Amino acid sequence: MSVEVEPNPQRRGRAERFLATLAPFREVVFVSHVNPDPDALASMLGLKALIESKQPGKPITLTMDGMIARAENQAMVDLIPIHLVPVDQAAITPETAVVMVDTQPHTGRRASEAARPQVVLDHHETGGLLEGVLFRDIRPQMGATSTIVTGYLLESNVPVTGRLATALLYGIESEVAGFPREAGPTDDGALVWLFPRADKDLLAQIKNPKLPQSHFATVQHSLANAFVYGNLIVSFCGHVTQPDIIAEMADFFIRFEKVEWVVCLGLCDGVLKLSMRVNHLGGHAGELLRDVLEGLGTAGGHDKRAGGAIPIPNERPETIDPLLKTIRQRLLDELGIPRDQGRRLLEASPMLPSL
Ligand SMILES: [Mn+2]
Repeated sequence: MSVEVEPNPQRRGRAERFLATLAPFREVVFVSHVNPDPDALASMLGLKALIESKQPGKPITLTMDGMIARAENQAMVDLIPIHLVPVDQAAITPETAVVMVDTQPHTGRRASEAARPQVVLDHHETGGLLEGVLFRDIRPQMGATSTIVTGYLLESNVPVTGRLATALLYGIESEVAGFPREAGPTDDGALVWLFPRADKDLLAQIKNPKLPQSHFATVQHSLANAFVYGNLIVSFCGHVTQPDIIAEMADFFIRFEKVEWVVCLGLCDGVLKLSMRVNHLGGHAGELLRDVLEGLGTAGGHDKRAGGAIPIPNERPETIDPLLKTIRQRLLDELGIPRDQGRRLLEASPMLPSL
């Protein structure tokens, strides 16, 4: 005698529950955070493959909030390739399921909250407003949202192409870069599974894009305006043409052997943007930056890495200078560093007439 066992909804896999949530909707629109990073892009791409395999024929749109900032990210979009629609051009109707990846509603990481999601997948500690969300998979112990998505593809036996494996591998790798790594065994398991499937030449091409002159100009400006206070570097990157370079400079300065903390600041599109790094675990960078920016702007992030933004009315020195001073003083107070310890990282280098 065979016994029919009713499937227990609690015991269904996450991918299955994700798909069941989308089933009644006619189409799917993916949204993510402003200036999407490789983790956000790869997560959307991976979930698209899952839906195409299990709910074929359903229209799927991948959107972009803000811009593709880093040259590596642009290379990824061009070479994988990934077709993106500006988020404000995506039509959202009652028949649309909005799937949000790598961020949560109302965390200050999106230009607009107009698109309210039915589904949220994220690995950030920055909690958002999840009212009305039908399915959520939020796991801050994961190094990347792409790790969660790789798990869904495995669970559902969806074929992963070389290009998708490349995207997911880079999505995870770029999130868990640096030492010590903010990654767990699940992230490493996903990397091990993806590596033989990824196109290594394509990956190398994405990781080594050509850079515009503005990149080198920002490096020069940041080096010239880097100040060391005890075990902290604060650098003002000036006006930048793409906002991710502020985080790139923070990754650059954190390798200075005399410091454990970095804060880089830069101006872009009416916003003073900040990027913080700490080179040990337990730094609670996200919380610290939130305290520093209290009443000024928004901030959030991970243990070792955080970002923040302050809207500014203009870029005039009388607006910017007092703001920079306030932030610096609050930072020094939070980190218990005396205010009178500052010195330049570098003295100005002599300029040769020509070479
Ligand atoms: Mn992420």
